[in-house]
Amino acid sequence: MHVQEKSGQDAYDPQAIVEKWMRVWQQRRAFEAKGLTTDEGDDRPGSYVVSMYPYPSGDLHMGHGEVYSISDAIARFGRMRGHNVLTPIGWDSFGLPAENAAFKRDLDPRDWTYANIEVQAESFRRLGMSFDWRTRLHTSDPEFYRWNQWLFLRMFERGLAVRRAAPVNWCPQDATVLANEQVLQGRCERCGAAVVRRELTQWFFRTTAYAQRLLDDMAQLKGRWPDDVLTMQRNWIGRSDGAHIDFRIAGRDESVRVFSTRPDTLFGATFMVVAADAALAEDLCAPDQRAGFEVYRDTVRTATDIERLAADRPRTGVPLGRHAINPMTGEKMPIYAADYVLSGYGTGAIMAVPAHDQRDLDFARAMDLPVRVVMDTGEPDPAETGIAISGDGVLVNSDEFDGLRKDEAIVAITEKLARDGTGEAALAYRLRDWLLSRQRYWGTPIPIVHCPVCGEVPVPDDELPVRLPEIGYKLRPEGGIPPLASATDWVNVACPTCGGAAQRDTDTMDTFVDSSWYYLRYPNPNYTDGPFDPEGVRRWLPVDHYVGGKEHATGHLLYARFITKVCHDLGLVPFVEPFTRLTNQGQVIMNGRSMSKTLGNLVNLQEQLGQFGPDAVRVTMVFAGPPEEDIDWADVSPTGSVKWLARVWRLAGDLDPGSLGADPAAGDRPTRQAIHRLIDETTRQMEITRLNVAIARLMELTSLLRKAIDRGPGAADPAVREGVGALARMLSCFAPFTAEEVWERIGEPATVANCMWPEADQSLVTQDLVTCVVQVAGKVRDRLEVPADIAEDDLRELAVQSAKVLSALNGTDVLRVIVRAPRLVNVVPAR
Ligand code: ANZ
Ligand code: ZN
Repeated sequence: MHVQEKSGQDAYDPQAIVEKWMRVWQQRRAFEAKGLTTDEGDDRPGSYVVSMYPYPSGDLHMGHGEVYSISDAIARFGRMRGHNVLTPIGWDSFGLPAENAAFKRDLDPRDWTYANIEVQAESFRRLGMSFDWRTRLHTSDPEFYRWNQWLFLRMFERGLAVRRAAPVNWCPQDATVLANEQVLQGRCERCGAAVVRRELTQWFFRTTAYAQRLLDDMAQLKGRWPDDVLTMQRNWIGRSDGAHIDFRIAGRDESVRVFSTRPDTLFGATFMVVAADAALAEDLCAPDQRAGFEVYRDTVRTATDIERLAADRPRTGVPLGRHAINPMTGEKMPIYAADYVLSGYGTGAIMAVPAHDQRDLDFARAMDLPVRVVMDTGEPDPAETGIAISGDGVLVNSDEFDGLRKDEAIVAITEKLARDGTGEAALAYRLRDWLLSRQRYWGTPIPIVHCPVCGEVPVPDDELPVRLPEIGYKLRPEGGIPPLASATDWVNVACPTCGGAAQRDTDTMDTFVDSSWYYLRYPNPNYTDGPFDPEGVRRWLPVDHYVGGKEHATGHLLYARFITKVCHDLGLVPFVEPFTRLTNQGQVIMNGRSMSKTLGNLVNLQEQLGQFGPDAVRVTMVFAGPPEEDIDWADVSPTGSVKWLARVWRLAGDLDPGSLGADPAAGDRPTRQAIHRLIDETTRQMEITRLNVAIARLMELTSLLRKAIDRGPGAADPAVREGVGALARMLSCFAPFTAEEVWERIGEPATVANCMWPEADQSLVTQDLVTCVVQVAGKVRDRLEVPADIAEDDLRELAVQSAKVLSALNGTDVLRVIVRAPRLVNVVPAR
């Protein structure tokens, strides 16, 4: 049973209107942008509104309902404001879940994926999303992933795609490596299994080569992207300024380089620590320490970086049986291998300054190593307190540098190192290269052939796409051998260079490669001369408004920025940032928690739609709060939304047909003023994407019109008709089906979706002002300009806050305030 407002013939039925308007919109091609890639003589400004594309894991869920309700409201608003809006839709259709689901059901991931896409497409239509369906793309189509391969090859040519051995995050459950971004608190983001570290040869995109540009270009995004997303990216890139310092190794020719943000503390360095899992540790280890070192190293390898960095972890390590020489003091410092130094950051080696670094101090105390204070801040001796000195002070125990402040000392010591040839100023970034390889089937094959003679040979462009072999899905990944490796017919090929026997690369690409550039292809998804049509890019990009979840802050959104810069450097796009404006939507949760099968608190979108209809569900999602906040479905009321929509619908039925075509200016002036003020406010809220507040204003407008019909000026007044028409137009951003129905009922020609947004008449919006005299104890103290219809309470508030009134009162309490709105206020002080 679905909810209906009243019963009988003349009742608002939110379901009955769906098919009807879906058909009308389709016939009229209501949402097709003009001039996708060719000039159709449209001089409206273009606007490209994109929401992060869906993953076809089944039918649409509540989260999809939320994000697309928001982006569709933004798109429809833009269209009604006279923009030529493009809102595209496509599918992120490669990836692990398809493969896992397909295994479970013994299906080809293709069949599973494409069937789900059809289901979702139909659901989007039934939700009234105003997509331009000509943009439709699927990343698992060879016509799409071919261009992943093409971009990969361009990056390979420029040294931006490289293959190297690296310790990686390995998910034993999914039998694949994971990017850092996909490891949450030491666990696989997808399946929750504990992630282990493994040394594997893998493909990487060199995001680190763009670290500084990724930071610098954030200046373009400030104020247009949410601040917290920018902060997350800045921290993720994590630039540190410091120095590289070289330490000679006693009894050896080479030296070891460390990265330090505190070269000013060099005189306090009393030992050195090398990441236990770094090749350097292995290399430095003296023969008599090897046995102990290897045992220790193997335990370290099982821990994740996050565990290793935890402040409350006991400090462990082993001596490597060698010494480094402090370039300032000439002292011999023992070298240790430990887990708290990470192999992937800086140089993987540090100078330990226990007096001024807490982790070093903990380690020194555990190993009984010397602690020397080199910065005097007045804090007590760390060797006794166990608390490192972290404040700023002046240098001590540092020879010629004694007495310098921290900043001065950093400069002076770095300069001295540079003069001596033992160091230099340096930067470190937390950002790592993007680990691209996945040992799974359902993804883009890497277009490289491994030849025993020629090495890594790119597949020639004219042989792209390297298609996925059809049989691959039956081959489960076992023991870390990728499924593609077992497709021998596919793997064994002639080397493109020498013609000898060679083998295809058997990894597939991370699906974040697809999503890093898909928005560039939408304007012409069938383009065959390159990854995207330059004319389409010229017309629509960069994306004017991008909508999606904050969980992508340091993954997808960073990758997309990186690939855009690469495309810029390849001469493919003229801009360096892909998304001019970003809106994050919150999650739909239930009873305070994320929805999940195990918690049993899943809300099914289709059931909600069946019960309340698409409009009420959409309104509920947008009205629940600001877009970026989570919505607790237990706290919202789709029934309330149905009621409101039914009220709007009834307004239309109650209008006097005789007023059709009447001049609104002939309508009741106070009613018009109130209507236009609400139009004005709604418009302003829409402009700043406060969609929930905009809906609240539309609800006010509904009540106002109800009163106007019931209590005057009545159903025949042209102002009332004007108000209902404006309401229908504005409503079409949130409840498109009902809005069309209302528009039709009041006798207007279809479709409201293609109408202009109502314009607030500023002469009606501006309030008539009058002068209000404010007295204190009967003496005139101030004159205020106030709206003629100001409410008594508002006027009282204004008066008692007036600076002149406050100074006249001079601290005396107020006994009474007599308000005669709008002309007079008398403040009576207490005696
Ligand atoms: C000496 C020193 C003295 C340091 C002192 C800090 C304080 P951020 O700011 O996060 O960049 N470090 C360097 N490489 C490391 C690695 N691979 N794993 C763990 N720690 C590492 O941190 C830079 C500081 O962290 C560096 O500066 C180094 O310790 C340590 F009073 O050098 B410092
Ligand atoms: Zn060859």
